[in-house]
Amino acid sequence: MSAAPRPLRDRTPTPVPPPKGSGCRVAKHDPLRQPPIMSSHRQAALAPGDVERYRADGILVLRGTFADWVEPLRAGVERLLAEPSPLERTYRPADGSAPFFQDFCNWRRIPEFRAFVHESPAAPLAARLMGSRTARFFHDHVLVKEPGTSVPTPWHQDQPYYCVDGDQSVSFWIALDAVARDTVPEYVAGSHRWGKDFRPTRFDGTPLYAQDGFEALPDIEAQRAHLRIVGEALAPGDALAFHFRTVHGAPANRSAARRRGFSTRWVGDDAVYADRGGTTSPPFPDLKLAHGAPLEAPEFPVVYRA
Ligand SMILES: O=C(O)CCC(=O)C(=O)O
Repeated sequence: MSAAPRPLRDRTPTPVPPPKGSGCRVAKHDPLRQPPIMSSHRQAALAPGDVERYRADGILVLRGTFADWVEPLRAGVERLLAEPSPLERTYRPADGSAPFFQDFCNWRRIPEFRAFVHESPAAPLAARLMGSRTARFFHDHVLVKEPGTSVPTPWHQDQPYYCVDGDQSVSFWIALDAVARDTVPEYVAGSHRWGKDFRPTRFDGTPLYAQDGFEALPDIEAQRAHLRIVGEALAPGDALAFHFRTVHGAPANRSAARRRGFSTRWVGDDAVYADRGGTTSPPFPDLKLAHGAPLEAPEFPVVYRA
């Protein structure tokens, strides 16, 4: 069961203008620099065995958990498409098919996203799945595959793209449209326990960092028959909860329907800053943390503490 959203007018403080410059930044005078921390909150229902399944597989399909948030989040996505951030990256395929829009770190300025971070069951749910006393917000990511786009999301792990290390992590990829099996993101169950961090690359295949000690991701498509791939059709409000190290990817959207995904990323008590020796995706240019230091900074507020 999720906490029913209140009308936005009641809960929306004055919108905060985006900080200047690109990158995930917190404006000095943002009234929500350190937002209030929840300690009691209506919990989302989990089925028996869900937490153990999440920890073993690194992927868990949640049915209807965020159904109450679909309309507000769709409104937030429309607001974002009308006014993207400097981090917006839209892939426009050379074959002339529809675009694949992505943007990051907009939760402080898009009221519907901000409300989701603070009022939805995501934070306490993240803490339970991660086995952490706290749920610290890492960032939000909007991924819209317009009908017909030929752009797949290549197989990858998220963790090496990020300036964070640790084992307590979860992303919630929330479907804002019905998504058919052949369009939905897919996950290699158990890959978060392979003990490897694979080289992060851009969509064109070039490495994200000039020098890195990462090994290349194996050819997942070639090994499909030997792996347990999780991918299920989704209804609006369903979510995919997955670990930052779980290998995943998504097909193109050959369907006639939009595929809007809203992802929020969370970390737990063991999160530390990882200096990757290059600009991470997304970038957090104002961070002044030492490699291995606890991930404590205004960019990453603790939203929930048990
Ligand atoms: O939406 C997609 O196509 C991929 C999602 C993804 O890679 C993510 O949320 O980390």
